[in-house]
Amino acid sequence: GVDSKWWREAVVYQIYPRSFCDSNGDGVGDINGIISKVPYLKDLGVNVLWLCPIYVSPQHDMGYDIADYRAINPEYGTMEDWQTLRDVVHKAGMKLIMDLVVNHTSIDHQWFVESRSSRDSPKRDWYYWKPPRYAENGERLPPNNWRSFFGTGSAWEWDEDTQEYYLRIFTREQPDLNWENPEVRAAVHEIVNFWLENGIDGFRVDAINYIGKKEGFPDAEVVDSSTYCQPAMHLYLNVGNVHKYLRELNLATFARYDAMTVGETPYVPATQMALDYVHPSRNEFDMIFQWEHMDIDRIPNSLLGWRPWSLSDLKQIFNRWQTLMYEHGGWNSLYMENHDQGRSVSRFGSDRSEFRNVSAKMLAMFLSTLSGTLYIFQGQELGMANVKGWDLEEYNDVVTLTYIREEKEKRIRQTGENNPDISDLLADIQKKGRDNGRTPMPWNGDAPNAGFTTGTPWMALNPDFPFCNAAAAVENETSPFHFWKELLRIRSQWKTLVYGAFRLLSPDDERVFAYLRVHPGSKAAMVVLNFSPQSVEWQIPKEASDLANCRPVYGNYEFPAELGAHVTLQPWECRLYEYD
Ligand code: TEU
Ligand code: CA
Repeated sequence: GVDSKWWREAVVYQIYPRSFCDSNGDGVGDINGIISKVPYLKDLGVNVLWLCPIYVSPQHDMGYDIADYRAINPEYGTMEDWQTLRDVVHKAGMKLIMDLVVNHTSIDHQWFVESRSSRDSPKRDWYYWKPPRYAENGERLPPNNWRSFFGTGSAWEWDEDTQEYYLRIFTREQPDLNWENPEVRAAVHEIVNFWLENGIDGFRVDAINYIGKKEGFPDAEVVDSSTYCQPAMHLYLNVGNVHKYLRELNLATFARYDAMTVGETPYVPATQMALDYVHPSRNEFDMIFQWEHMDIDRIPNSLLGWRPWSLSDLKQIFNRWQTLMYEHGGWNSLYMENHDQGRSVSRFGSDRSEFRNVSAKMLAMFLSTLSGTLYIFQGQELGMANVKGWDLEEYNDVVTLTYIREEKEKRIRQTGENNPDISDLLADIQKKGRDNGRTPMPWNGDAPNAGFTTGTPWMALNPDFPFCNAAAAVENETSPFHFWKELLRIRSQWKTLVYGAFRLLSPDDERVFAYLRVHPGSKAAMVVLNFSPQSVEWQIPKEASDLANCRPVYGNYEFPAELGAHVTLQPWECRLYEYD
């Protein structure tokens, strides 16, 4: 196959179409809205657009439940609109990739409708169906004790008509496809080739390390004896024939085109396990989305429970990934936001008004001075923050709602009260709720709904749009938007930043994140980032003290040319130096 690896130097911009731009006033973002913003994206300096799912879907999980893989959801436009977008993107010198969601389908997909229709359906084996198990007291139970990924309930759903359970790791509207069935795999290959034939440049492949399931569906060990369902990720993540099926998929599809692929793979550590997915010799994916930094502030086994994190842990996570891929010839993806996460400025920087832009810029410098393919999520270039000031009732994501419902039920069981106090959940949701990344794009601070729609937006805007919007950011040369733009320009001309080795400095410093980037035949870089709201003195460690000819390149404050023995950093300051 073609092997140009064009995607290594690419900067990908992730679009959440429903919340990007509404062209016809129905309150829902659409393809024509995206087309109208291509010049804005070109100006920012990104090279690839990734669209979250725009296929036909009942939207139980906002398009991650697909009912027809070969048709566009009418809310978003038509196939002709999509073709226009593809051509406009290509004409602008950019590429277009889309989400591929094939661990599961929607319950409305024809395959599942047929599968569910009878135990004798020829499509029965396209999904996982199992008879119930019975407790000693005769109570009907799911076939095993696996907990759903989205909450504490069962991963199995009862079907009254055919008296069996089907497996659904995510919501009950997302039944898992049975990848053991060769007909299923062939059908997936056909879908992928359909889009490749239609000129798409690659895929972000959703929840793809879930496609193998532990043979025999054994029970998970009991860690919580108060309930039947137990955490079972180790029995459906990275197990079974997952690698065999991915290789087969790659060779039947991606490898025949010049496509880029990024697999979304929660809970893959920076070990051989990651290389198994991304090493070029494997023929699986070009890169994966690892999750360790996104989970650094999550209480283990909790859906959205927030816990404090430490900078030294964050450093070790990035050190492990940067080093692993460099030493073994794999490739990283770089991201700090997506549609499943709170905004990075609210989690890793500060969204207090005096620090918000400066910390957004610091985080921008962090991401864009690491090795890998860089991903920017819509609004990240504006320093969009998490929502403040909503009540629990205003959130609408299925994960947020499940978290609220289950925590409430738990407290009812524990206290016996009908209406237990759950107001403390708001703090978790304000940090980690998926809704935070899904509020509509603020295009213009003076227009109703920030110019996202002339109608009623499907989801409320972040009320801070008068201060944080694209028009203001483009106008203001000191905005995060312009900072990103300059960083992308610098990165595009400096191979060290994309390909160089990563050398962590001061690993134990809990406020300053500093590292060197070194690449043969190209200038080296030193990056110094203050991850704190205080000014800090950073003692230059000896590995960096003899840097020849160190020169300032860029930063979010004015800073002196000389290095000296220590560096005094302003709150959230970032500095990029070059040296010979
Ligand atoms: O995400 C997979 C996943 O495991 C994480 O879901 C999850 O959304 C989450 O962060 C829990 O808090 C992908 C998609 O990105 C997500 O939007 C979908 O809901 C999910 O798959 C199911 O398709
Ligand atoms: Ca619309």
